[in-house]
Amino acid sequence: MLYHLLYPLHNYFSALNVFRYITFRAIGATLTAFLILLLVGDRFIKMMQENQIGQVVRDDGPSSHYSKRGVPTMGGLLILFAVTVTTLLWVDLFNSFVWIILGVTLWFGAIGAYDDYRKIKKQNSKGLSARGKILWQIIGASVAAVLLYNNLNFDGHLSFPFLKNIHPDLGTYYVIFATLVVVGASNAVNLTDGLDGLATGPTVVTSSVYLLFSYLAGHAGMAAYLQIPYVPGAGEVAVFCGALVGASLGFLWFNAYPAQIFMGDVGALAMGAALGQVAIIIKQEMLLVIVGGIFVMEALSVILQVGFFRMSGGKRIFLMAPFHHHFEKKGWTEPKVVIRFWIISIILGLSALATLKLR
Ligand code: 57M
Repeated sequence: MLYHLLYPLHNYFSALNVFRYITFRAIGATLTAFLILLLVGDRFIKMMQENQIGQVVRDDGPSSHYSKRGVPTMGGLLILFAVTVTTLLWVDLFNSFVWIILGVTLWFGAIGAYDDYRKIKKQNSKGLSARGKILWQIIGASVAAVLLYNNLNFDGHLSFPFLKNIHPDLGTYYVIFATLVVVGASNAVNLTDGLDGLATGPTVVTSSVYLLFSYLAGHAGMAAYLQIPYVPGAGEVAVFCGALVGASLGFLWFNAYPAQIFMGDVGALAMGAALGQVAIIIKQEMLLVIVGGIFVMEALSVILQVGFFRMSGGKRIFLMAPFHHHFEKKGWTEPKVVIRFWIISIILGLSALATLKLR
């Protein structure tokens, strides 16, 4: 909105020319979303406490988590508010990619919100059925994939970090692939969100890296120089990523140990879906395995643990899955696990950046 309102006035005030630049608007979006969280955060937490929107904690988890009972949850509502308002303020509203990302983010947020609401209302840790949740997720992600493929002439080529000359074409199967990426990313972030700041930190890293990649993907010259897919219009996605970075950093302010609020499924499902959808649109899906390596590792730990548990009739690979509980059970304190996971996430983020020059 600011772009549409202020940029046309650059003929009268030349300083307003700056609104043309994606870099300026991405930074503006980061700061705006961060400030919204800081300004509204305390009031929101108080409101959730007054309305008794508190976390229901499972009885089968590590005992250190019992004290978390009643911590306000559904902080994702605040993240979604900040991301939506900020994106609408700073982005070029004629860009279809941004609307698709925003639509998917809010859809997954709505599924999460309904799930959180049911858990709180029934006062147990079981919300929507797993099948119901996945079904609604598949519907949202596949509608976005079909829209991209049919209406926006998105092609089905994949790109791989390090292998810059290999671009297999999935054709119409790309729709299934794109759906899997978004649903997978959403659930992986959701599984990771089990310790204070554990999902929020890597979300900051992943969205920062994707901010840069979006900018590059939307810039014909840079994309050609770096041999990454050029996606006309993808530059605006950097502004959305800026909003995500700012909102996540602002949320981390309150979610850092000891957390004053959890994001809930409304936040975790939405942020994961947002990252997956961004990866699809800028054609850096495979990079998500590196930059979002923490989320991938957490999801894999659950798949391996559950698979092995079933096949072996009750034996476990990890002391408990997802992976972060394994270290808690080994006696690491919560901040130790979280900060070490952040360190790995930052290293993975830097490795993802290195793929730009390595081929
Ligand atoms: C949700 N939710 C947290 C909070 C957050 C298949 C199975 C492995 C699924 C998995 C599962 O349900 N995972 C998804 C994880 C919960 O947090 C809420 O949920 C939102 C995210 N969806 O925003 O609202 C708890 O996590 C803690 N928390 C924090 N700080 C935060 O900032 O401390 C969350 C955010 C909160 C709080 O305690 O209550 C959760 O973990 O429930 N299931 C599991 O993760 C369970 N694993 C398990 O059963 N493993 C088995 C195998 C065989 C399947 C095993 O290894 O033996 C564990 N969940 C918990 N404890 N809580 C078991 C231990």
